Amino acid sequence: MPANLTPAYFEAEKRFRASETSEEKLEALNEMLRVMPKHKGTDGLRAELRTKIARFQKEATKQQATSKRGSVYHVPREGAGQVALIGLPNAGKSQLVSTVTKAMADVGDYPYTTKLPQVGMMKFENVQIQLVDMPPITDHDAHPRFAAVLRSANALLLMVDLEIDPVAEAREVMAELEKYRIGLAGMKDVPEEVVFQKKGLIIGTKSDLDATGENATGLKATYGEEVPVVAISTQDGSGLDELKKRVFDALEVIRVFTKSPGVQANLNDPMVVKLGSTIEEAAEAVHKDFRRNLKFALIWGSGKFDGQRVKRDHVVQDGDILELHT
Ligand SMILES: Nc1nc2c(ncn2[C@@H]2O[C@H](COP(=O)(O)OP(=O)(O)OP(=O)(O)O)[C@@H](O)[C@H]2O)c(=O)[nH]1
Ligand SMILES: [Mg+2]
Repeated sequence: MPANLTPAYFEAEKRFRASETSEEKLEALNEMLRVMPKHKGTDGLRAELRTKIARFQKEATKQQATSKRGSVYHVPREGAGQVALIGLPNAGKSQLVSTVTKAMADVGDYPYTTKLPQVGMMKFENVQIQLVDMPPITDHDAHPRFAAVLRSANALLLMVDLEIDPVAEAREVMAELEKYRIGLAGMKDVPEEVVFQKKGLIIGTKSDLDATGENATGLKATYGEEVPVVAISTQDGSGLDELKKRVFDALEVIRVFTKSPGVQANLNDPMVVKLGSTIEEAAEAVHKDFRRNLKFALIWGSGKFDGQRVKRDHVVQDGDILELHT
């Protein structure tokens, strides 16, 4: 029986072959397994994949236990998603992190201020998003794990200074990214070598220094149709709210709330699940046993009416409130 593998499978396989760390290999293998059609013709392949996953899982755990623990280049994911900031020296990456998070990132009016990744949590409405401030991408003494951080991030912010020539700067950053085989999803004319397509945004910084707004307009005209472009200034605060919203959207996650019968949901404490998740996937996110034991769910939000009883495969929407009955 033919396996009928999909383009998504071959994409993931390509990524697997280009991966350098067992962490990346694992990510690709899991994706291959996820997108593989399930029928008799793929039984053997799926079994083989599971064996490989088990092997790389073991290796990844071993590596974490030894070399990477404690390494600043191993950035554990926190919050609704992890977003890495990349750009040329002085683009304003650290300034953004210190403006929108409580972290004190080193800001300097000289290039190569940031030597190591630094994290901060950015609040968007009722969720926290993890920002990873990176050394400049042109830092050629960069740690060998520099690329791994970018590849494992959920999204990238490509930061360019609006003061002089943001389009040229964006081009330069993309060329550097390509050396790591990374590209921004949605961009046209991506070279063959790029196998890691990351969700991303282009952020024009220092809009206060682009008095006529001409450079921001040029940047949007060049890239705006392919990826979101947002102009910001940490000086006067413009664009920061839009940035937070766009970053949240790029993560492709939604917020759902769970409640007990007769009790109001706590709307300050969402559970974050992948966009497109079903009731049973949301239940699993609460606890793995919930999925198995789930009998039915009531939903407020994307149901036809409040408190509607829905099936396990009902797709949940951002803001839904769920009452899970086991
Ligand atoms: N006027 C203005 N200056 C800014 C803005 N954002 C950052 N700057 C200045 O730009 C300079 C560089 O900022 P950083 O945040 O250190 O830049 P970086 O991208 O982290 O630089 P590296 O760590 O070297 O890669 C600092 O002098 C900041 O004060 C802004 O929105 N407006
Ligand atoms: Mg910096």
